[in-house]
Amino acid sequence: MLEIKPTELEKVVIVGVILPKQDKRVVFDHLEELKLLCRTAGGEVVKVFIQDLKNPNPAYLIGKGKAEEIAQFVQENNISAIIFDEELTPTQIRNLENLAKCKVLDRAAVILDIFASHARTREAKTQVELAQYEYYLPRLTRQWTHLSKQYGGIGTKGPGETQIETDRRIIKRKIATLKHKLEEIDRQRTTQRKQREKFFKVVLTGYTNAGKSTLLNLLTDANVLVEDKLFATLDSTTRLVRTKKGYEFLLSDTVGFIRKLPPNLIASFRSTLIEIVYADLILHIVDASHPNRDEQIQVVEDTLRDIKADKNKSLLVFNKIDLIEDKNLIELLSIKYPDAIFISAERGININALIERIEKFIEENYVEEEIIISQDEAHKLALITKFADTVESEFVEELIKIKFKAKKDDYQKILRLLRNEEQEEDLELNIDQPVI
Ligand SMILES: Nc1nc2c(ncn2[C@@H]2O[C@H](COP(=O)(O)OP(=O)(O)OP(=O)(O)O)[C@@H](O)[C@H]2O)c(=O)[nH]1
Ligand SMILES: [Mg+2]
Repeated sequence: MLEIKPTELEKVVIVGVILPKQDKRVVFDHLEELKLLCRTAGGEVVKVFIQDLKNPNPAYLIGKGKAEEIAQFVQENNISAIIFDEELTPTQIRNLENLAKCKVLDRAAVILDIFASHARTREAKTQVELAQYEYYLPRLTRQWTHLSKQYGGIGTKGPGETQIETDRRIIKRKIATLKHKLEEIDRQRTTQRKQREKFFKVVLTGYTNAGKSTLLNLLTDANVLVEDKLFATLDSTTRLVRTKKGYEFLLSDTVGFIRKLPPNLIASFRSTLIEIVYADLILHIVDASHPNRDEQIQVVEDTLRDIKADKNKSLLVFNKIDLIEDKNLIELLSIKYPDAIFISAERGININALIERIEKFIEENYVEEEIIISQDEAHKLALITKFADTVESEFVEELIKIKFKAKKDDYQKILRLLRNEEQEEDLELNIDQPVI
């Protein structure tokens, strides 16, 4: 069957197009990011080709002349891949491969490569493998029709098509097995989540390389890998943080986002990303020193909306302020984002202010209540204990005085349960319904 392995990139060229109304500077920034992606994937970018385009060319995306120029460069310089920032149609890939006689990839394929080489745990490996098979499945047709057309004639069409069908079947079976494995992992996560239900959960999200893991390491002793590479983290790590004032919260680090993150990657990373959906507070970490910070914020917000985590409470955290020389920039950012906080995770700048903000969120998220029930309603005490954070009870003659502290959501749940106990099952189900 066809080899489905991350492509080893050596010498590569990258291609970008500037369409009418597109800001040139933004395209250059995207190409800089693609360069970084290629480097992270193990490729050396030898040359960058850029073309101003009035209309995309259906055959090559770029103009034929430009395609021929790239093909010639590829052949003269022993280039192993041409990488486009834009998504290509299967026909465009086939035409370009025929012309240049080398591999033609897009941004999504490079991201998948990086994910494949950075995956460490069984969960991340399974998730990436699933995304890879799903990515390559529709592209099998391309490869084989490509060969049967190239070699054409009697005897090639039949076996070629049979081969496609066989490969497709094998891959579909593999996809089913991987999905099954992930369901199993999902179940374990649900159990784990239930155990963490009562804690205040803070999740670090943000564009890749923003400094999420650096902040986790600073606040805990997690020792998560920090690297100046994209997608250093693919697995979520959770640690308990206890502040000096005695507040406790769980802090989780997760996979970073990027422009054009392949949708099947988001889908297969569902069990990792769902931690964000269940968070009581999302810390959206931004690399303040990055020229493209505004677009990166937008990409993260869009992705959070995609996974249905846009309604959660969140706090914008501008990191790496130690790298900002122009102090007016911080001033400007704080006007544009008045609720944001400015820190340096690496230098430990303004971390106390961040902790105080988290404490404030925790404080606002809890309700303290005192109720009195009669002793023949003692079973209600068990209900409260199940959902409340701290419970103190005192028996006073025929009555029980219960003092408890619970998350606001749980408090509402407790009230509903106290009013109508039959609904406990339903309410519990609601808590764990998958959102993505
Ligand atoms: N100068 C400076 N560098 C920082 C700061 N925070 C993080 N970095 C650096 O930025 C790079 C990325 O940091 P990580 O913590 O790995 O970033 P991440 O958001 O976890 O990245 P991914 O896991 O790849 O999504 C590393 O080289 C860090 O040393 C900071 O406050 N200042
Ligand atoms: Mg990280």
